[in-house]
Amino acid sequence: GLIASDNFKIVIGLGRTGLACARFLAKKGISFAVVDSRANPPGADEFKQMFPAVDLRCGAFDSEYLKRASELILSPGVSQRASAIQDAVAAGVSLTGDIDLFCREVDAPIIAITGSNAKSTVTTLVGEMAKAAGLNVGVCGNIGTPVLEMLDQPEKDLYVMELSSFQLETTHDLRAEVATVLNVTPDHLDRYDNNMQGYYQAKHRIFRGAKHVVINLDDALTAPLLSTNVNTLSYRLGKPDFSVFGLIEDQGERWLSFEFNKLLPVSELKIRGSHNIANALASLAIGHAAGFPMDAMLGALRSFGGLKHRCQWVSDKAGVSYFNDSKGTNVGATVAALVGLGETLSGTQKIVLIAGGVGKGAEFFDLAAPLQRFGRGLVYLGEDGERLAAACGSLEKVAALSMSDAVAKATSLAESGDIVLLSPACASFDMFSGFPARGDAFVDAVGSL
Ligand code: UMA
Ligand code: ADP
Repeated sequence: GLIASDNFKIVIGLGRTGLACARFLAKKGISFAVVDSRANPPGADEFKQMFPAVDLRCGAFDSEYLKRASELILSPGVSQRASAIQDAVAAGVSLTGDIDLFCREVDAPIIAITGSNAKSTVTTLVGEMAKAAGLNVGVCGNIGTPVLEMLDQPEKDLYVMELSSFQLETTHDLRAEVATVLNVTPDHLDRYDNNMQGYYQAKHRIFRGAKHVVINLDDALTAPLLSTNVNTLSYRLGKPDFSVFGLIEDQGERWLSFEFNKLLPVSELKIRGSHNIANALASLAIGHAAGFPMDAMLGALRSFGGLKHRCQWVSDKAGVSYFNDSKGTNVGATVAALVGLGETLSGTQKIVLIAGGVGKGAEFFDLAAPLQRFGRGLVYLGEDGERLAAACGSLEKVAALSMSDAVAKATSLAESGDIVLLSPACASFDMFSGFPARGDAFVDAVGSL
């Protein structure tokens, strides 16, 4: 019938998250169905094999059907502004996501990390620090493993969770041991009516019920608005202070430092660029808030070589260095990559940037200043390539049709000593299956030069 049953859930979306939700609900013996707006969602074949008797409805969402649920479990790729979802919520159906389901199940502490950029790098580093501290840690969330997949294994000592604004939108009861927003610059504005406020508010839900918070003093948008009764640690790329991680300069050497103690020379980090120094300081502050021993954290920092597709050195050819920053999927990330690599240049060395793709409604004007300072030229491609190029001020600009075309054109623009950097400031879905495929195409093209 059309009357909402007491405990009937509808999972919305059948990607990795939806499939993990379905497996979780089945294991708990809770009755559920799944809907997906796509004709052929990626998890469909696996789902039909595992749950032949469970209702799966593909195609446009039907609000009358959604209203039969007691609770909707929304995948991060689906906007809760979809009218059928709004109708169901207005009719009294509750709305949640996989993060809430997970939090209801586990007792172990959670370290929760969000931000426009640096999430995966800091999440991985904090995970490495926890391992070095001897903890059995689960690293999960937006970084790639749906949190509910963690329940396939016995409970961990600690979970380090990367959370996107989309996941946070449906999260009500996180109560993290440590929570942080690393930075806030525009991204995903197509999902927030082109309005930074909504994006910011989604990110700040991470602080709800947190015991410790970590603040980036170089970005005012990372400080929680209501911060009574929480322990606060912070960091900045300037001097340290009480409860502040920062940099102390001593005899020409910069040191990662806490309060008035030098901890580690910056030159001992394998990850490069000022954005990565900020990431190292953020990770130390998070780990310290969680109680990790300093020695274990410093050991993990020394050996961390960075993640693939993040300002990753690829090779040197004919005096030109190639860097793959395919994960630079918004303007803030590409600005950080340009400045981080730009600061390592000397003399007449410059950067040739390869950028463009799906802009997600972004404005690209913030690329102009760092390109003015460090750019030799711009090779643009993809759906929003022309719009991006138009915002980049005056420098040599060339259009490309494919990644190999882009690499060839960038190579002919580059002079000896230059860097060719792929950092698209855009998502990749117009030309690739995702940022890894785009980065691999770049690496292949460089390889066959
Ligand atoms: N989709 C539909 N209709 C649906 C359901 C999904 O069209 O009914 C589309 C979405 O618009 C999206 C795609 O399908 O383009 C995938 O969405 P999904 O919710 O099914 O995604 P999952 O496979 O469950 O993967 C999600 C995260 N994806 C997104 O938020 C889009 C993954 O982050 C995450 O690793 C995974 O859960 C496990 O937690 C990826 C991502 O791109 C890496 N995240 C964005 C980012 O980092 O910028 C937020
Ligand atoms: P996320 O998971 O948030 O996308 P990643 O750690 O994967 O973050 O890094 C993505 C990109 O963001 C990197 O390739 C780099 O261009 C940029 N980036 C890394 N650290 C920072 C930072 N601290 N501030 C701004 N941009 C950064």
